[in-house]
Amino acid sequence: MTSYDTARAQFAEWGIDTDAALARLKTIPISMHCWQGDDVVGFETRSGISGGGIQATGNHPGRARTPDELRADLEFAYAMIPGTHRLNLHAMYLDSDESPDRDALEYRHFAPWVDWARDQRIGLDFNPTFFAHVKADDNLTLTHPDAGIRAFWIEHGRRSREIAARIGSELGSPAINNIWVPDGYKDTPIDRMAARARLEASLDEMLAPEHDAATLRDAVESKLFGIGVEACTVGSHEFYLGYAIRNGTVLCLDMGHFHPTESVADKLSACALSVDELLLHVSRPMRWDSDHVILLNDDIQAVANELVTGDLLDRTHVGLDFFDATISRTAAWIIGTRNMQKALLRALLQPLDTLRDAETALDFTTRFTWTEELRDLPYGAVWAEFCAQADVPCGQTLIAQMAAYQASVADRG
Ligand code: RNT
Ligand code: ZN
Repeated sequence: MTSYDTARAQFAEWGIDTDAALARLKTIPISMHCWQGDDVVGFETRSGISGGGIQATGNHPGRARTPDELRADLEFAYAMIPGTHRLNLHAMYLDSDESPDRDALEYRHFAPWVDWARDQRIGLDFNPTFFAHVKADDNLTLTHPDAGIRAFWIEHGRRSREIAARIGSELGSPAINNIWVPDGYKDTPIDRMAARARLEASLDEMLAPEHDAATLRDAVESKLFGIGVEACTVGSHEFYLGYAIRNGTVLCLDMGHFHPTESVADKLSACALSVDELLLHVSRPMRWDSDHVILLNDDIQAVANELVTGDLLDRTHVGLDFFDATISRTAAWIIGTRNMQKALLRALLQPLDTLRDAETALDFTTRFTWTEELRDLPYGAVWAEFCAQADVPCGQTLIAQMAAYQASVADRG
């Protein structure tokens, strides 16, 4: 008997099928964000301030400085993560000898990424970059009162959609193109309505060209506040929830973009009644939108549980959004992504029929006693089996391999 056989029998006593959970988990793609690999710097030659509160802190050795270094780090990370992978690229991560401005980007500037992704058998997602640019230094892009600046960013957004659509068609898997803008005001604005009307009109123009849903899905991401835009963020949750409903876009919920006591897990079912598809930016805010690496904690587990119990896995794209430069960047990717998968595994290992029946019958005692006693089941043995099936290490072997890789990149200048 292996420890997985023992675990399988124990779960079966509670009416839980571990083999079915493992089979399902294998099919759930996690879109890992490229920007944890280099502290959201990108590969452009020109740039501006980051904006909107995007701030990686720390100076751990080994930051990827080129597309090749980033891809090497990603390949190592993917080799340490079981399951199905995607990569979430930002427009600032072009791979080209040219230095096009943001309103001149074309598919060819990203073609090396697509060749690599095909080779790695991973899907790609995309993001226009509306920050770290001189034309965004005042934290106004699509909302800017100057029509010329708005036009620049609208063009960037349109081109990003074209690039994402081509990526999706090249790889045979729709690219999620997520739109986040930092736009807002440090101090109390006089006319919020005018700002929001400008943002809406710019988005409408940007999203007007139609693309095949088989190649491209547009998502919009709200935010509560950022450093430098404390008084008003134009693209708030209410703004984008309404926008997504009116326009049929995907709604992105970033776990760091709400008041600290709000639960993104709770929002999933509520939003899913009004929008067809959701995108998650799984993150860990600490006191503010600090983008700490995600832990296997209650917040992450609650989100995973909702995806399973609300039957939302088939219309939710799971993306990650954190960046910590105080620790090994590859270790951050690996442990963070594995934590998301561990949470999904636990969610898939619930005896849902029993728990639902208890709740419907108002038998809250059963709901309570079962959920608490279930915590003692051997989830670790099922996770180890998932890793073994994918030929990916666990525990101290994993830690040793991550340490060796980190040592191999530590002398990057
Ligand atoms: C910023 C948003 C956004 C970014 C990335 C880099 O607050 O969360 O998703 O983190 O686009
Ligand atoms: Zn985000």
